[in-house]
Amino acid sequence: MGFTFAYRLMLVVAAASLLGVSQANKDWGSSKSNYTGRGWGWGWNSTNNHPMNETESEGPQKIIVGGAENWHFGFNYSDWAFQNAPFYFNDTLVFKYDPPSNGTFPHSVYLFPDRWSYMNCNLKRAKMIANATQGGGDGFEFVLNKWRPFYFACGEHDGIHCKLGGMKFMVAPLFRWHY
Ligand SMILES: *[C@@H]1O[C@H](CO)[C@@H](O)[C@H](O)[C@H]1NC(C)=O
Ligand SMILES: *[C@@H]1O[C@H](CO)[C@@H](O)[C@H](O)[C@H]1NC(C)=O
Ligand SMILES: *[C@@H]1O[C@H](CO)[C@@H](O)[C@H](O)[C@H]1NC(C)=O
Ligand SMILES: *[C@@H]1O[C@H](CO)[C@@H](O)[C@H](O)[C@H]1NC(C)=O
Ligand SMILES: *[C@@H]1O[C@H](CO)[C@@H](O)[C@H](O)[C@H]1NC(C)=O
Ligand SMILES: *[C@@H]1O[C@H](CO)[C@@H](O)[C@H](O)[C@H]1NC(C)=O
Ligand SMILES: *[C@@H]1O[C@H](CO)[C@@H](O)[C@H](O)[C@H]1NC(C)=O
Ligand SMILES: [Cu+2]
Repeated sequence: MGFTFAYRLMLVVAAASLLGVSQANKDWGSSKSNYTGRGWGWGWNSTNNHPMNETESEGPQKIIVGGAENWHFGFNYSDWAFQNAPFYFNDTLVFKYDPPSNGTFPHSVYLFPDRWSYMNCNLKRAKMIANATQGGGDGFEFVLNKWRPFYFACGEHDGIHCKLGGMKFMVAPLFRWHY
């Protein structure tokens, strides 16, 4: 069952990147002569046929986990990750959450070592990468700088936030060949 789910997630990620390509195709069709190469991955300026400056093409991005929702209980972050895929090597994920106070749940960020722990929200071997206070202010930043899947979750309440609160998602960074 765990396998099936992860497999579906992979398909979903693959589908999302295909979607990205067809989107780029559409853009290309609608403004041929002004097309800058953004989205295709080649980084060529089609007007003068020169490679675009690095600053003009897409470099690593900073992505706020959950977007305007930030990092909280009761939001489907797997779905968010699906909607916002793909993520690229060296992209930064920003986790923003309120520090503990009256009336708010504390949160945190954990990294699971494997898919099984992730599927089961088993925190035993998970590593805390941000505690309850580190999501305040500009948030906690995590760079996707390894060629492996990253399994994130909130570690609060013995895995309840992970299990029932939707606070878990997987990201497998892709190679960004847009430079
Ligand atoms: C290209 O951009 C110029 C200036 O923004 C605009 O006037 C022109 O219509 C555009 N051409 C196409 C084919 O979109
Ligand atoms: C592409 O080249 C043209 C002509 O040199 C230039 O005006 C335009 O700003 C360039 N576009 C980008 C995105 O670099
Ligand atoms: C490309 O980068 C160089 C060096 O940073 C800069 O001088 C030049 O103006 C840039 N070109 C464009 C089109 O922005
Ligand atoms: C969250 O979204 C994923 C992907 O869209 C979906 O498969 C899953 O069933 C959702 N989980 C919940 C608890 O709604
Ligand atoms: C990722 O970032 C590091 C540090 O800035 C840099 O040395 C490395 O070349 C980057 N790797 C890729 C694939 O962009
Ligand atoms: C929470 O509220 C109680 C009672 O109002 C107060 O004594 C306590 O200091 C508050 N704690 C925090 C972290 O604000
Ligand atoms: C959380 O981590 C920060 C930075 O490492 C540290 O300063 C702070 O004391 C920690 N807070 C708790 C509640 O452990
Ligand atoms: Cu939480």
